[in-house]
Amino acid sequence: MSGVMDIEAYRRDGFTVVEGMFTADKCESFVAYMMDLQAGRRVLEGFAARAADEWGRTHNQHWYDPVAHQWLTNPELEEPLRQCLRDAPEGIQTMYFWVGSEQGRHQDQFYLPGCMSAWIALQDVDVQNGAMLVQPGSHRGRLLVSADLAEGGEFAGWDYNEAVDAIFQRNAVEEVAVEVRQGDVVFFDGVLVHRGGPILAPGSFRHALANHYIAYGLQEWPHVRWPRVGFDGGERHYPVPQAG
Ligand SMILES: O=C(O)CCC(=O)C(=O)O
Repeated sequence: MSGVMDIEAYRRDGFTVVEGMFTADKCESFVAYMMDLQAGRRVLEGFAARAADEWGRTHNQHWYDPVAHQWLTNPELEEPLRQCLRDAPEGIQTMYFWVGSEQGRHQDQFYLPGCMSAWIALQDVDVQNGAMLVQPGSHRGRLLVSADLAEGGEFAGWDYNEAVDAIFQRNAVEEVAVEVRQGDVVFFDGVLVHRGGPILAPGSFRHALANHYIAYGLQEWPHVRWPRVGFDGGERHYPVPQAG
């Protein structure tokens, strides 16, 4: 049976894991589908053919793939997301990872203002295959924005990830590895400082889908050409894109 959302932990730590939201069968079927796409055994319009050793993440696969779209709007996710956002959630981004990202420290709201994540483990994930590392409570701290890196900003001329490293040091809280089981979902705040941990077992898979959401009421949304996908199946563009 699926676990329950610990909303207090989410508010306090900036993340929480809901265990067993998806069955092994459902996860395995998505993994097999993605392995087929990667290997070219299945062809999908919009999914570019890949070299045998190309495992880079997909970006916004739900724009052209009904399977990824369904995973973005899995009904099980709606209520936990609504609790976190205190509003109806709208899906705005998907990223599929076959392997760990080893991505540097960052905050998702730098790229996607107002967002939060539902990160779905499609297999067991631990420090061997590149678990995410998160800094608990950092969502209550400073969000680095582009103005900080621009002329006159506190981190003018800095590399983005190095600037987030500096915020991480200032927060002075140790990061933790989020080790989860297949079918678990990590809900996390878009200001949380996190990164893709090192892959200690080279060549290992780490199948995961990172879904990003914003609140229906969010008005200051810069990616106006990206559909805001509701759990009722509807899509909208808001603010309305200007012609040209
Ligand atoms: O899955 C990972 O390794 C990193 C994911 C991540 O950073 C994100 O979803 O923002």
